[in-house]
Amino acid sequence: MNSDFNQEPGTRNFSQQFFSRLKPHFLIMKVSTPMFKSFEIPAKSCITIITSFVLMLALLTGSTGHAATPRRDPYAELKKRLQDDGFSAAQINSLFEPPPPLQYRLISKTLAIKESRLDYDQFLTPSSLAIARRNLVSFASTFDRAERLYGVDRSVIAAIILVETRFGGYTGGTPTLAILASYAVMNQPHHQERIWALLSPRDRKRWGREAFEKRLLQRSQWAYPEVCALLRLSETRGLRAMSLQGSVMGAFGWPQFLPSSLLRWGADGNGDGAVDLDQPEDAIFSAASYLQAHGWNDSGSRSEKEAVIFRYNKSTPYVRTVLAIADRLSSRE
Ligand SMILES: [Ca+2]
Repeated sequence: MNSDFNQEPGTRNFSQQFFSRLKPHFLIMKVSTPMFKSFEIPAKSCITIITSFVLMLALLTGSTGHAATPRRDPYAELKKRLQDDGFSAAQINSLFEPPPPLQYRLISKTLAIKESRLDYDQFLTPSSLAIARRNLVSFASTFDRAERLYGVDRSVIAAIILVETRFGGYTGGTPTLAILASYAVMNQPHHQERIWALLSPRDRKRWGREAFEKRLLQRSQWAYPEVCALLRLSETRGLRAMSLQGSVMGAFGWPQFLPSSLLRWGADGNGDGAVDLDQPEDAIFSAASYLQAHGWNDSGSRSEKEAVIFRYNKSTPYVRTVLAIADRLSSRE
């Protein structure tokens, strides 16, 4: 590399000549670097360069002005609404101190164009069906009681828990409180802006700003009662909402319930006085209780059964897969 800029007069590079010409009008600072040896640049330029560098650094680290002014609480409006709806400051603080980290990136991912759909056929493989069969044997007495109490065929309960989490094989690693609280604040433009900035140009074009804002508003309206349910569950059932983890849509436990579903249809299958959706017996009872509440009837028609499963997860391929698994499990195929 030719780095020798300081040999003879007339061969100096353009910037050195430029700065030399400015000498009479500017204070000159002498700068030495291994590369440039020693040359002079005007102090004014030097200050501009340093200021620009500091500003760039501040922008990159996102710390501009934060040292001087405290950060605004991103949950201020949400907390106010919760308080207006009757939750005490102590209840709210028990979940929001420290504030759960906003999940901008995860939310932006849920709005991204899906390149591939979930392959539901994976649940119909022999190894997958074997998981369900093993659990039907291990928890046979729980399935017996669930069938008697809720009138729901065990193979349907087992099919749902298999598709949701492979009987607890993977229940999700997203912090439930943080993701639901993040959705809940998506009615506010400055939070929406952060998501918009994370979308790819292709996704922005596909959504269009209006539809994007409408979707976030819907998510916010949907998530608010779920945050309320988390508060109630922490208050009345000692649920440790802060440490709860699950899906990017806020569902958790073996049957992937939302907080409001746990509150309404959660059922204690092992009789320990609490509903814990990571306990197999509670998961089985809760899924059965949900299906019963949404109109399940063992002797109903196929389309009636499909309509009930659809309430569990609004996806037609999901519904068909659950019923196909249930058919295989009950026919011992
Ligand atoms: Ca229990």
